[in-house]
Formats: sequence, structure tokens, C-alpha cells
Amino acid sequence: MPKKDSLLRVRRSLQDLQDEYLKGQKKPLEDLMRAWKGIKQLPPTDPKSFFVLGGYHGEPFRGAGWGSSSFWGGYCNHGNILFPTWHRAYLLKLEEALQSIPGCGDVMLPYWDETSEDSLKNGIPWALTQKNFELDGQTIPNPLRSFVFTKGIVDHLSPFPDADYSKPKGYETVRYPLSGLVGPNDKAATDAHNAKFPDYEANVKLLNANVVNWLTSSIVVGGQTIPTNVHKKYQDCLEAPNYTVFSNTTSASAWQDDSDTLAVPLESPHNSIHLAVGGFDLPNVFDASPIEGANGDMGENDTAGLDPIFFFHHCFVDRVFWLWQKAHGCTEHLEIIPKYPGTNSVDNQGPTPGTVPNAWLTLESPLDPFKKEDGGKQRPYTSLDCINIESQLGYTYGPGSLEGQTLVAAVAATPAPRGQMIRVSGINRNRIRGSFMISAF
Ligand SMILES: [Cu+2]
Repeated sequence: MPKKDSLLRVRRSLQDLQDEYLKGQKKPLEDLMRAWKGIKQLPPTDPKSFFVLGGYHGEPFRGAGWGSSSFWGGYCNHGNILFPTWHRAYLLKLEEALQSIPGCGDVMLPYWDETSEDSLKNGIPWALTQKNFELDGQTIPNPLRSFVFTKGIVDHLSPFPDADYSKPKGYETVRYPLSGLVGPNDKAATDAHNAKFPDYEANVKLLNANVVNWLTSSIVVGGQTIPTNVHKKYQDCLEAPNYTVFSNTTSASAWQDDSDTLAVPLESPHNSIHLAVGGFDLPNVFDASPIEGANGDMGENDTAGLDPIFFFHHCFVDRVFWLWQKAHGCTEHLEIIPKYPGTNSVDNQGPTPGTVPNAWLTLESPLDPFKKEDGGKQRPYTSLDCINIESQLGYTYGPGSLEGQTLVAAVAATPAPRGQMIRVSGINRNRIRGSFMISAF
């Protein structure tokens, strides 16, 4: 039964919460911080702990992907049509965990409005980067700036797909320009690299400058200028002609081949922000770091979900998904082009735990490990359960950027000359199957 508007709970822009806080209305941001502090403190055996929830995305691996690089050991879906809906269900579960912390029943997950004027000018909202926070008369480490692992992770596939993402209990997540590669073969180089960046505030400035460059124009890597224009990509993805193309990089690149028209999938600017916040620089694999050797958690799929900023980023991605749905009359149904590239379980990253290789993905594919109560029983969520965020899931989004962006049908219908497309070639996808770099540029 559709929920009434008055019952809808609103995910607001984090910048709005910050503004309120600075004007003296501190409770909403304080409650958010309290909720995050709470789930991070839960033991790693607790299903609502941040270690368990953040770990669903990638490491710690399970299923066939635990020990075989032909599979993906995380539950996340990338490079296929389940990318937007899997992450939608994921945010819901994280939000439920936040609300389970005493006194936090009203907390909603805010979004980082990545294409707001403020972000385009200054980068990441301060609530995600500020070193400390005042909570209940105490100064605590800002719960949103990192996560200290409550349990260690062992990467059994190292050196596949790219690096060793083993990280011990007590490891604290890092962002650009730092490196979080702390496996036995990387530790010494990482210590030397991170020692060059001892000042927290200076690092935040480097991070924000990098994010602004990615959002607005270009980055310079190894003396080469690489256009990024993530703001434009978010705008362009709203013009994607159908859900299949909109939803993922694999289908969008097939569409470009087939139709000779530029199609930007939501996943592409999403990938870019991962690389902007984390950096990624592995010799002979790929380099997206203006500062050499930056390898923060957000830049790789294995541990990205364990940096709290992941969820504020994905909340924005989910909002853009909803904006696309509203603009294209797709709030009640989504259509998938059957058997199109991007609809197979092996596309891009490899089958997730329990998924059969070379199986077709549909709106009825399970979004494991997320379960839903149905007739007194638990069953996996499917994409069909999370098409309409308001009537099916009971939440909506507060005001922010990209709203009312005029959809100029003519633009969408005009083939973009091939020359304007940027193609990255010479990448062996097998070596980097679980990564964010495919079609990030
Ligand atoms: Cu992501």
C-alpha cells in the first residue's frame, strides 16, 4: 500500500545539516554522529555492526570468490544492471542499523550533494573530514572521517585482482593522498609514503583540491592532463535513454558501440568519485592519483565500503537514480533489455556469492545478502522491491542539486561525435575486475 507523504522520511543533504548545526540547531547532526559512533562500536559479530555492514560490499570475501579470482567475494554488484538497486537496498540496511542505536530512531542517512555549488568549489562537506566532533560535552574523533577495523581482513587472492588488501584489526581507513596498502609486501613503502603527509589538515586540503578537480575539470597524472568533468557526467547520465544503459558501465559501452551515441551511465561518475576520494595508483595496472602512491580505501572495491564516506557518496548516487526515474517516468517500473551486455552474472566483476556464472540477471535476481519480511518469512530483496523509494521503501530525498535539470530530448537524441568520447585502452580487465577504474574517465 502506498505510504502517505506525511509518513515519508527524508534523506537530506549533509550540507543542510551542517548549516543548521552552525546556526545552533545541533541535534540532527549530533544524532547522526551518535548513530555512526554507535554502529562502529558494535562488535564484529553483531549483524548491525559497521564492520559487518561495511564488509558486505567487498572484503572480507566469502563464497567462491573467497579463494578464486574468477568470482567476486563481495556481495556488491558493479558493471551490471543490479548496480543501482543493489546499492539502494544496501543503504536501507545501513540506515536501519543507524536507527537501532539508542536515541537515534529518527536518524536518516544524509547525502553528500556532490554537484552542489559548495562541493564544486570546496570539495567534501566538513562533517565528513573534520578531525574531531563535540558530542555530549566530549571531544571525540569525528565518526565520519574513518573507521578503525574491529577485526582483521585477510585477502586470500593477493596479488589478484590487483593488490593485497589484507588489513589487520586496528587498521584505520585512509583517503587520498594517503595509502592504505598494508599487506606484508606493501607495508614498508606505505609507511614511507604516509610519512610524507603527517599533517591531517593539510591532507584534507589536498583531498578537497583533488575532489574539486575531478568534479569540475581535469586531473594531472604523470604530467598528463586527463579530463574528468564529473559534474557534467552526472548531468549527462540523467539523459540516459533507458534503465539498462543508465544503470551500468557495461551496458552503456555496448550501447555506444551499437548506436554510436554517447551514453553516460550513473556508474561512471560514481566510479570517478571513488577514485577522487581514495586515489588509485598501482604500477602496471592503473594510475588515477595526481599524487603518486595514493591508495586510499575508497579507490578500491575491496574495502571501500568500510570508509563511512562511502554511504554518503552512495546516498547521492541513489538520489540521482531517483531523479532519473522521475524524469523518465520510471518510478513504478524499470525495464531491462533482456540478455544485453551488463545482464550476465560474469559481466565486469564476476559472479557474487551464490550466483551461478553465465546466468542472466533480471529484476527478480536476489540482492543478497539483504533480506525482506514477506508473509512471515524472510526472503532476499529483489530489484522489484525497491523501484519506488516512496511507496515501497518509505523515504524520499530533500532538495539539492540537479533537480529540475531540463531534459532536452533533442540533446539526448543527437548523436555525439565519436571524437568526443574518451576511451581508455590497454587495460586488462581480468587483472582489475573488481575495480572502479573502468569507464571512470
Ligand atoms: Cu560505490
